[in-house]
Amino acid sequence: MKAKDKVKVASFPSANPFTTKWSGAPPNETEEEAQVRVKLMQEAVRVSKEIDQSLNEARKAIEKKKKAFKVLLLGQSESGKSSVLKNFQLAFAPKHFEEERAIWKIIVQLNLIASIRTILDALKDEYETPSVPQPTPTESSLRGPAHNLRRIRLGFSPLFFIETNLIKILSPDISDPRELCVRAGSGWKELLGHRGKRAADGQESNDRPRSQTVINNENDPTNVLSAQKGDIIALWEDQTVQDILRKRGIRLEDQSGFFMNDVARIATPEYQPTDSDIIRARIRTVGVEEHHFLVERGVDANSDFYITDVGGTRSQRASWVPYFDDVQAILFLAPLAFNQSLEEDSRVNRLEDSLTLWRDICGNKLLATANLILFFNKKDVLNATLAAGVSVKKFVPSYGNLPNDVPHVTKYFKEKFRNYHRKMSPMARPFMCYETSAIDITSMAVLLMGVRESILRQHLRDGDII
Ligand SMILES: Nc1nc2c(ncn2[C@@H]2O[C@H](COP(=O)(O)OP(=O)(O)OP(=O)(O)O)[C@@H](O)[C@H]2O)c(=O)[nH]1
Ligand SMILES: [Mg+2]
Repeated sequence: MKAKDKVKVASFPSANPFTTKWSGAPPNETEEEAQVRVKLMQEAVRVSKEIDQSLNEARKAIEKKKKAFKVLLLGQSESGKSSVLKNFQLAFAPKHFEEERAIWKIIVQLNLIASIRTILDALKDEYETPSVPQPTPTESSLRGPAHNLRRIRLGFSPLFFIETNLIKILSPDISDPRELCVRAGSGWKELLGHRGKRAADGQESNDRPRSQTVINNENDPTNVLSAQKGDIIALWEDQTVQDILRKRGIRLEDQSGFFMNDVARIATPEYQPTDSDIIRARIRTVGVEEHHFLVERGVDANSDFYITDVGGTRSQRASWVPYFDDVQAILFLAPLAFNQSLEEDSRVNRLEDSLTLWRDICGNKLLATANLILFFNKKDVLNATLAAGVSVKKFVPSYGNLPNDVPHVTKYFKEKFRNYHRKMSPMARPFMCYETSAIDITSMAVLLMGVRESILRQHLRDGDII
């Protein structure tokens, strides 16, 4: 404080205008009049403070609204929509992601059991189709799966029993007893022990121990998996098994929820899923799920995320339309799976289906002003497929004699998607396309941060924020 100011204060020891008569008081003011005047002034100050506070809150609300991020994930089934959602959560709300870690354990275990079942089904088809000449069994640890198939199936039957029970609990209204999927809002995470919301005391929610969930001694696969670890590894590493899978065109490695190379790590009593396991775990979405969470750290802490994830099978696509309103952007997932067909209709090529779907989305009038962002997802699968020598031309004759490598294949299909985007969009909009691999958590985090920034910037530019 300067010396001059000090002098000023010293001259008026009780310089509070509300308690002194001298400050602005009319001459001859009575004691009662002074009290009324002071009360009025106090009231005015209170009202002014309230106005300041609500202005402040309104400003904060506008800031928060500006940073609220609303996207819709679209694409065919298994394109990676739910995986992108998990990546968003991991990058922006890691505590929220952490809270769900325990429930993914059972999904990984079920994915593993499903792969074992696929192998045994392939062996059964092989050995029970009389016209097919049988391969010579190897001297594997299984001593020839052809002769031991029944014994092997019997050995794994406790696992399949557990699998059937768990699927019945998790997907009670799904007709296929082998299909692992959950209806939106069915509370499957709560069934598996996740409390969902923070506890009332404000403490962070921890997942309940398995003893307090639907998982009990009878349907917990942990011990059975641990006991059969050696058998599972032997089955997967058996040369005859590998030959049969190859011969029947079954590439388990390319299928969703593939964990057969991780059995030694997963089939143990202590197993806890890693981040990567959670992203790679597969559970089909049925219906439409609306997810809301808050950014947990950084300058945007507490900003809202609204992500709508949908089931991508053909029969579910009509249910997407009501969600086309009020989104800032659509993230469209299209894996370049040129050699695969849809699970729900094996006559339809996956890539062709993605292109048709993209064309419809681009041409949809309800989405005329929406930002469309295309993710060519599963680029790791494309790399592996091309590296394995699978010819694009064989599946897409129009590809002709172009080189069978990643840059040419990507460029070729990018042009196809770009053309539909240009031709079908009711009004011009930028074509945004990224090559992604949703299982590459680090690259995804960087990409998703950039995508969020650009969507929010575009949203502001479009003047949606007042
Ligand atoms: N290798 C690889 N696997 C991926 C990639 N993206 C997703 N996956 C896996 O593919 C499977 C399907 O992914 P999801 O995210 O469940 O697919 P979805 O689009 O939500 O499918 P629906 O819910 O049926 O509509 C999961 O096992 C994922 O881990 C990727 O880029 N590379
Ligand atoms: Mg999904």
